Amino acid sequence: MIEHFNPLEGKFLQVLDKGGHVYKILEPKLSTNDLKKIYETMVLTRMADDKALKLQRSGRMGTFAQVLGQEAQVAVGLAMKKEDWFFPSFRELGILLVRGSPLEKFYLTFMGCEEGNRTPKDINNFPVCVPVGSQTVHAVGAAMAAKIKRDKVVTVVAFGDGGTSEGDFHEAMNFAGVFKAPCVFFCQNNQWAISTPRSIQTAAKTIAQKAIAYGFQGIQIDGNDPLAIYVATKEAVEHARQGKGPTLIESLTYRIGPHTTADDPTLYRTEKEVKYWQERDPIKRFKIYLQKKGLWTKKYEDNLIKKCTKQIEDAVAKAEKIAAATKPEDMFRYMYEKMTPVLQEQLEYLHESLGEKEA
Ligand SMILES: Cc1ncc(C[n+]2csc(CCOP(=O)(O)OP(=O)(O)O)c2C)c(N)n1
Ligand SMILES: [Mg+2]
Repeated sequence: MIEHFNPLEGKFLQVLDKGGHVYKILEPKLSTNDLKKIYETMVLTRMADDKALKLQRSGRMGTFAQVLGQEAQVAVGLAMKKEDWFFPSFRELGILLVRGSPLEKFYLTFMGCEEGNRTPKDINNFPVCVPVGSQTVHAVGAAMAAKIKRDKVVTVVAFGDGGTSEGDFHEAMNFAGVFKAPCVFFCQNNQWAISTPRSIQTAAKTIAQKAIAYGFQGIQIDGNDPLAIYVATKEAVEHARQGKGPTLIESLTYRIGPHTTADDPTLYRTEKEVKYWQERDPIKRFKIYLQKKGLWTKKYEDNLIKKCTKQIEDAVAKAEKIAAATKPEDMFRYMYEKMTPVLQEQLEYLHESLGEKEA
């Protein structure tokens, strides 16, 4: 299917349009459970995201990057196997949740606690990665390791449109193409990298077409359509698993909120643009789709909201308890197995300054 959507010919994959109508010929055969899992995780992501914003605004969390508008990403997780590895940037709460990462870990990360970076052993998700684009190299490295070990494992890496301007991205793409690394590059093109618009990020017409220069397939898809994300990622992941090489998916979406809680987007973009994308909301269209299948009712929604509220409250309570017991020294402790002399020196400096403060 991906081969029929050549980005150089201006092809773009959409399965579910903004009004919730499905293109039958492209519709994936997902079980009721999986369809509900997509919807429920999108709703949980939006609510958990909103809670994080409130925690930040009331001084209970540090700078935070909202997912708002990009929740269709959860379908990436559905298209992967449990044993596959996921490498996020910092705007992938939905994919992390659907793949089983506990919500409190995500909250802890943005509360500045190293504990947030410790993923449970049986969950193959890497921690949140803030240095833009650097996770692409980690994902290709892990994919190469799997290939050498003959593990039928695929890695999926998420990054933004801004990430595609980093050297790391190009090194990762080149290496993956040459060595047919079993890796899927999932670019969340949300149109902005802080205040830099997509139009001045690259002179290329699409991001997807960059794959062609590196010798593998690329596809541009509707990133607010969970079904398009599922179809493209599923095919890309299986393509990689069969040893046929990587895929670049450009998922066209929009960041409805600010870049982070430290940003004011009204300074560089119009309300009209935001409204255009709000009309293409992923949750709204998926709800209509489920309703038509007889899977969405008011009672189902009410129960879901109740369940999510409880899950979020529990996660906040757990995170705040761990955060209260966290020591600033932790930031030096987990970088290397054995602390380097430079970190040791910095730790001693920290102790000294804490001592001075206490005195
Ligand atoms: C290597 C590096 N350079 C700069 C930054 C500061 N920074 C944080 S996010 C960001 C923009 C990222 O934009 P994009 O990749 O499109 O992701 P989005 O935030 O839109 O999800 C920048 C420049 C950083 N974190 N890392
Ligand atoms: Mg972006």
